[in-house]
Amino acid sequence: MDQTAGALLAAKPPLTVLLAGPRGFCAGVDRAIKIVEEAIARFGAPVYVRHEIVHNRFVVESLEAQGAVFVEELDEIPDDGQPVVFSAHGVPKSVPEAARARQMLYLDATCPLVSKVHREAERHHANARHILLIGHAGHPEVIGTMGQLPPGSVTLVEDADAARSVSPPPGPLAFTTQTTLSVDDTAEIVAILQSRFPGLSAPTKEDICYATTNRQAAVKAIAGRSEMIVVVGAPNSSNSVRLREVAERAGCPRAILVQRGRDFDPTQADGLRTIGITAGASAPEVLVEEVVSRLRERFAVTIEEVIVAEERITFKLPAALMGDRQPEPVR
Ligand code: 10D
Ligand code: SF4
Repeated sequence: MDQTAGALLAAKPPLTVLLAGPRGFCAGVDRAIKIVEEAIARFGAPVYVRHEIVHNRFVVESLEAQGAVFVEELDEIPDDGQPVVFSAHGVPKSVPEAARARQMLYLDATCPLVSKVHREAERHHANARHILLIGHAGHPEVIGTMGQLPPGSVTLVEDADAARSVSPPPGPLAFTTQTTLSVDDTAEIVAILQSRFPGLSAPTKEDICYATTNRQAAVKAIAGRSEMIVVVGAPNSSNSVRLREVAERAGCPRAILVQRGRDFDPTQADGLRTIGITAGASAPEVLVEEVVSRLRERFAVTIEEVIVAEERITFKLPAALMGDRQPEPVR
């Protein structure tokens, strides 16, 4: 390093960056992206994708560059024989039904842990239980879960106030939840429901998934030491938005959500000595690296990773994408 570069480096104020672990991609997101990539490799472009495969613009644009075409509804897709992939958030039963009616080839990238909630909802319905679904209105996962059952079978409970006032029909009750909720808020909502409805059936295994739980635990672990936390994720990403809220509730004075490095103004860290970074389950690590690079422009950054759990879970691709690919035609 020459003297000028050394002097410049020395002039940068020190900043410790606590990287929460786990952060970023979960097994369901990884699988969903691979399904789109593998579908393009096998069937060629275009491969249609109903809804953002995961809630991240960078991921969506990378797949578009490979030949994916994103739509919100099946009726936007022409009858050209090309496949359609359903997003990781899951779809109402009416969507595969409509695809079959049009003889479309479809691939379901619904996360297996979302599908598990769908099956659980069906089981409760088969046992004549009305379902209280804890989740956020309008979110595609909630629309997908409610759409597993006939209208009127599920009542949405959005928060603690709704849990205090909900009046389900008489008879047996069960609750299920969205997979990406705040662990603490959900525990409070469940406690209210259980006190009001003592016979309430619960999921056999937690509906909030392992990735949501671990990312919230990791952000809590850095919150007390961080003067600011940057959550890399999209504003329409439920699990990312929850991470920002959890960070502040766990004692961090300020938590912000940014989509990628260029959206992050590093002067926001001026005067701070320690900041934290995490990423939602749909945010690739390259976007975390972009934020760290922005910080390095202004600070002498020391990275410390705080890991609260190791994740080894992976999900298999759908059977239709597992066999050998057709050999390339010889030219
Ligand atoms: O909004 P969200 O957190 O449900 O979805 P995102 O695409 O950000 O992350 C992956 C989570 C999924 C697919 C729901 F389980
Ligand atoms: Fe599946 Fe959880 Fe990831 Fe959603 S956040 S895709 S439920 S592993």
